[in-house]
Amino acid sequence: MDYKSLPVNIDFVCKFLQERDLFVILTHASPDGDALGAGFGLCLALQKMNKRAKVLCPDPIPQKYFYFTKTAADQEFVGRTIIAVDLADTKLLGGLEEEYGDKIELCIDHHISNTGYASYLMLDPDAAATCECIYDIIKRLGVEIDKNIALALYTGISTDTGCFKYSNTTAKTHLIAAELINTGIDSSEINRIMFDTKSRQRLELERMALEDMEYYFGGKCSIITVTKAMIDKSGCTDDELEGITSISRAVEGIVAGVTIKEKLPQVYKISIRTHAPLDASSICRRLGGGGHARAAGCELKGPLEDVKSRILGSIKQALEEAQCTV
Ligand SMILES: [Mn+2]
Repeated sequence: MDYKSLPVNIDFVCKFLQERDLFVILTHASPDGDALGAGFGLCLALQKMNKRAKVLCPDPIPQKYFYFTKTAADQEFVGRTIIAVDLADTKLLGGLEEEYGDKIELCIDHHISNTGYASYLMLDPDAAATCECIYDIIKRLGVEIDKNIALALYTGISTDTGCFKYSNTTAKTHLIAAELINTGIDSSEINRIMFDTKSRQRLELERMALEDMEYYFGGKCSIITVTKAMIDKSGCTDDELEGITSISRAVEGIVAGVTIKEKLPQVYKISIRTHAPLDASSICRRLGGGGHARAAGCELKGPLEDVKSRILGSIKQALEEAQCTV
């Protein structure tokens, strides 16, 4: 699809939200904390403005997010205003793409790789999370940020920054988090659920993946492969796989950590995490995907060995461009 978005600012977005009603807020498939936090944070704020709003997600919402997703009122209505949050590309809409892909009026996002599918796009690539943008919007709308909204937004900001650790974390990130904590939410409990809790199945999967971890380019790149067989053997559910991508980058000396996950036979979801100066987004763009400077992804088809060599080819080019070669 061609880039068609008109870039808009926060004033435009606030006016748009005030004038419209019957909101359908779309998030990406396999939703993460930021997608759901932004979707439900915005939905709760719109409901407080006496608008009708609902979040539509292509996949079931993982139970661990219920503490804020269940706080929104379930409203039955026919949607009129279609919004997308944290959605870089309509391809990520999964089963909702056909119905909504070309009907999205407003997109609020922080992915530099946003493909410009919406009529209006509020894009802030410097925001650590889309939830930071939603926070600014709700403040500007003059809607009080209550505990439920704070739970949603805090979750998104914390998860997209790896618990305030990643390089996307700014002073503003911490200031917003502080304001959200001031509403009385239990931030340590949220972070315990998001970061310090793993099922035994997940640990078993990690053990298997670590066993076959591979290193390339003199230890600058690592690859972890999670096959369908490993997932089945461990008993891990899809949402228990979240965050597995952070393992590959944690090894000393690594500048590019790759996680290859088998979705279907010969269909692989690739996640790439980098350290400066490597640009994960450009590595993935060459492979037909996109994302952020330090975290990006793509989907590749074919035999596993071919998939690996294509990834390694793109990483090699990035290492050469960044003069990071061995
Ligand atoms: Mn995000």
